Amino acid sequence: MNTRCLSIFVLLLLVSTARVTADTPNVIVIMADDLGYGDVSCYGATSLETPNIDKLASEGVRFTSGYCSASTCTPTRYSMLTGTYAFRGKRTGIAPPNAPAIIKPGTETVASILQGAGYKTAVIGKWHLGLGGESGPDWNGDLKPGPLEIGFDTCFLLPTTNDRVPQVYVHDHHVENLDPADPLWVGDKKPSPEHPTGVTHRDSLKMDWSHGHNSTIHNGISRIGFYTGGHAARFRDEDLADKWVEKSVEFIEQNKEQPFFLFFAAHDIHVPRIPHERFQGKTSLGLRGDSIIELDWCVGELIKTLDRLKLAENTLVVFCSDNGPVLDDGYKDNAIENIGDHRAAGPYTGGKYSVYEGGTRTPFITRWKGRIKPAVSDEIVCTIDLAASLAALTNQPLPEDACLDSLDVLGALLGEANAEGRENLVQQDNGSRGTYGFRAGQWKLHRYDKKSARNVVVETELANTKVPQYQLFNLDKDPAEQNNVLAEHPDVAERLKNQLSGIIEQ
Ligand code: NG6
Ligand code: CA
Repeated sequence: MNTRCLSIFVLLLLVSTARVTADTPNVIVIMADDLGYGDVSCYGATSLETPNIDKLASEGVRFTSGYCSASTCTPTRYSMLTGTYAFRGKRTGIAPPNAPAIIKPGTETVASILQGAGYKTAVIGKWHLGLGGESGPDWNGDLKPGPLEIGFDTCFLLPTTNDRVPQVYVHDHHVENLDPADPLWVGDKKPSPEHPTGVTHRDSLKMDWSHGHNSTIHNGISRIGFYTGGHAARFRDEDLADKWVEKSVEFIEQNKEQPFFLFFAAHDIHVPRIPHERFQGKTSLGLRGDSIIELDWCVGELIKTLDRLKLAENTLVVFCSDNGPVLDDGYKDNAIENIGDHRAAGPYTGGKYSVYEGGTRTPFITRWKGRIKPAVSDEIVCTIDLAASLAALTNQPLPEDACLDSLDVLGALLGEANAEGRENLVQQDNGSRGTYGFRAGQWKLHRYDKKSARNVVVETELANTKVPQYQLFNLDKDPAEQNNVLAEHPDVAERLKNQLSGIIEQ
């Protein structure tokens, strides 16, 4: 073999058996659902304890200005994966049960970038980004396109969100354990007059609904949307977290010899909050708090697995949330009654659905043992930056037309001295155009217009109740965004308005 052949052979060998190196650590993104800034003890909660998340924070960087890019699930997940603000995409608001795949095949994503770098990639948990072509998911056939068409090698999913039908797992392109003799039907209309619902059979429910969520009943809980069939495939809500952990541990074990990317998309603490029986009653906050404890347990299990397989020193773990907190999000689970002095959004105003800080400023932690020095960072970082930052980490080029809003803030994510985060960030509510928050340094601009949906069901402070309007807040002096200082700082407001328009009209 001549030298040229030999080097090609060695190169091929290297590519085919990619090893974890300093440039290619494993990456686990743990995304909680509806977890607020103040919901975990390392961010100030005192009504419960989250030892595993706290440990992650004490061994890594705990961000005080860590954000998701929207205050609902689908747009945040869309932006996290694509590195592009959801308002640039179509149908990026909260996805209904029969939504088609929102991220089109061929779109560059965090998963495809890391796949390109030789990683094995998986998403395990809540998807909520649609499945299937234009006519939506073919529940009894091939469920594609989906995650496997945008860079994931494998997936094990809850297709939408657990308050929406159906309660089945999707493994790669199929519903797991589906009996062809009992086909699954999913729709938005009652399939027959006698079909039991949360309205007709309200007395039989184990958890009553408070708004919406009164269609098909499964496991004593009525949901958004209707379905029939697929009985052998249906899961128990109580077992979701265990399943995510089981499948994740399996994936990590299978790929321990080579770089992997795991997107662990927890369902906790979204409604219906039905943690496993062993967590029920464990906090004074009721099921909402018990779900936080379950989430913390999941984090502990993932970390234990890394330790057991000696992977902690070559795995970057990112912990974040998909939007801020909400108490009553459609079920009577006593979250409001049990809240006591717990402040789910910490010092911030608003929460889920809101462009106040509480909507998107959420727990955000990075840990890479041996590489990241434990610290608390005030740099602005966002889930939308994972794409460009992980591309930088793994030396992957980003095509010019991809990941448009993702910034390489790797240095800040790794807690490097003097490394800077974002200068500014657009905060969105639910995929609608018109209402935005805009954080730039100490300043925060609100912009809302009358076309924006107004959610008066869960809370009142959504920043979109007057039209059309801008407000300006100084977060250093007024983190709760209570004093509009626009009149005192017209120059700042003008600068921010222009910057925001420049970004959203691009
Ligand atoms: C809302 C639901 C809410 C929740 C949310 C999505 C009603 C009245 N409210 O439409 O319960 O499901 O959508 O949450 O149906 S998210 O975290 O996935 O964005
Ligand atoms: Ca959510």
